[in-house]
Amino acid sequence: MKNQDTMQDKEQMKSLEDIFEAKIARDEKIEPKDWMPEKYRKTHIRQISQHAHSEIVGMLPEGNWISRAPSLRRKVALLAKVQDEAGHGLYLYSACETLGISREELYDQLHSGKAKYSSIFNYPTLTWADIGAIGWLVDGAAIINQVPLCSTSFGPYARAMVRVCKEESFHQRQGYEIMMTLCNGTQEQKDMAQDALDRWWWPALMMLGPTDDESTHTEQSMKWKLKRKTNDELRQQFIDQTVPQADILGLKVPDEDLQYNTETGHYDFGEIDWEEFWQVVKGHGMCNKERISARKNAWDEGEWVRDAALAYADKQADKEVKEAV
Ligand code: BYC
Repeated sequence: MKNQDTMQDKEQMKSLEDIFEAKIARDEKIEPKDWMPEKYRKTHIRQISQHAHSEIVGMLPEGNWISRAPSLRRKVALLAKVQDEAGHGLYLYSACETLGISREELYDQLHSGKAKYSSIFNYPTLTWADIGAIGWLVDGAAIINQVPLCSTSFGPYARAMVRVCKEESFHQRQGYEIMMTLCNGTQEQKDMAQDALDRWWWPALMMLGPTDDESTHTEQSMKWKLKRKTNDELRQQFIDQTVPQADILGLKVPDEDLQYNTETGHYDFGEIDWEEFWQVVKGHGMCNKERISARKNAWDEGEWVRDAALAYADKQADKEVKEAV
């Protein structure tokens, strides 16, 4: 009898797996209430939450410049960009929650250092040109990474990415326009733009993840259509798109080995310092400690706001019950 049950369980599991695989093959979305393999669920929680954390931590290096933006127009645009990032974090946390993990757990993973967030946000923003470079390069890399995610297989993630990408496109232009203005300004301004490019170029290339042969998750994530392009494909696309933009600005990409290859139709580029990347990912970057402590402080200092919101919601619910009686 027991053997028969186990056989039935196995058959049932096999048919669930078959339905799941067939949906992926047909490019249909997997929705939160659909059956999914546990590993699919976990790897999505990992990637979506890392993405959400990156948006929220990503607000910090830029938020630092809101009060110092050089004009009202620049201030309004930067403020809007940073607000968008908060919004992206919220859609992504919500998408992640549909996989059965709570917002508190997700925050706890960030604050305890268990969850990763993008390496790029552990670099400091030293001058106003860094805000231009972040918009141009970091948001530029983000668009290249995230447009394919609009057709990722998990429905809530794919739908969140549509709006995120539209907003990232504004962010990229905001950054490029800052760079353009600096490059058309005084020599000192142009030098500032070049210095920002020198410091952000290599971290922006690293941001797209380790090379495909070092990437732990790419192979499986491509099979599940969570990732639609590999890290190396995204990096090459980013370089091919960005180098001509640097040329228009009259800036020099800080890579002596960078050269257009007429045979492949792509730019060949120099060696990336992967040791630096892993050091930053492991928590030893310039700003890792500062970023986590800023997020923890925001959480602790926001406790009274959360308590007040809950108390207000309880009061409203009581009122509704009384009115209904
Ligand atoms: N930083 O197997 P791999 C934004 C980790 S937000 C830190 O290739 P995967 C923006 C990786 O997690 C930008 N860690 O991983 C916001 C894994 O470790 P675990 C964020 C990294 O997931 C505000 C290990 O290395 N974008 O644009 O297949 C203002 C092996 O890697 C990084 C997203 O999150 C990194 N850079 O591929 C402005 C997009 N790269 O987890 C802009 C969604 C890798 O096994 N995410 N690691 O401990 C993705 O597309 C993929 O997760 C990645 C990495 C391409 C980033």
